[in-house]
Amino acid sequence: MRLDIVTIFPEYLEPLNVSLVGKARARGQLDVRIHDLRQWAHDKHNTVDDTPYGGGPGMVMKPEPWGEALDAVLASGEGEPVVVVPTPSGEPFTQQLAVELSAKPWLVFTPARYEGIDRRVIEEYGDRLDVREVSIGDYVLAGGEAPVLVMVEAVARLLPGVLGNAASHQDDSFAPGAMADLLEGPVYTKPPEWRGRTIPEVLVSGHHGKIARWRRDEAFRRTDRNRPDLIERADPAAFDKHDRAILAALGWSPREDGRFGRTSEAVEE
Ligand code: 6GU
Repeated sequence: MRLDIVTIFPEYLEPLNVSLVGKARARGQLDVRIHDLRQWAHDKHNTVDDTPYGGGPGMVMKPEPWGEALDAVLASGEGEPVVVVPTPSGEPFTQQLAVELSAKPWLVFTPARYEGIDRRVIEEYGDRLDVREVSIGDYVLAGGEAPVLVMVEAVARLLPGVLGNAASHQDDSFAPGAMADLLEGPVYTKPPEWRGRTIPEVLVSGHHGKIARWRRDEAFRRTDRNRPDLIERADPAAFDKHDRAILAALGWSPREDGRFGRTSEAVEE
């Protein structure tokens, strides 16, 4: 996969040389090219921003440097990339979107600073290319570079051969499929006792069926506590008899439409 990132802070993207993404680059699985937007700003101060039409606080990124930058990046490759525009007003970045993007051969990211990029740039490239405005969550950051680090890591770990163990993202929280709609439960490793704290007996029982069931129960408890919205929107067809018993013990019951709603306090065990 090829990734191009156009930014006024190339050094902000140094973490892409480290760990999983760094290794994928070193192995040639990821071709990451970082471009300094100021290369395409031609005045004495390499200006990339200006005051907003209509007034108001902050500055807006000028269209000309972005247009030249994107034209140069587009001309440097084969075919058409998906252009990902990080912005707090975009669609939510989800595991589903990460999976979708991981299937594309070429992504171009346009992290902005200030109040964002002149709208005409998004329109211009949106007329010709798949342009996705994407937000990583409900909070406001100073620029799109940190979101690019987040999105690149989420996408890169899905590429074939990038994670050591292909099975390790099958039961990711939010992965479509088996444990979909549940958060992952706790994990343990050696030693068997640490500061007087032991591990759940079932994990050393060697009983794979019981272990799987215990993990699923823990996933329900954690989802109930941290993300009850995931249980509310889950497809109840995914819940077996034991799931329903755990949900009932946590105070959930099926509503008219079959989906679950919280109806009472959890019963203590
Ligand atoms: Cl993509 N950009 C900025 N500046 N803030 C954000 C964001 C993106 N996603 C959430 N907050």
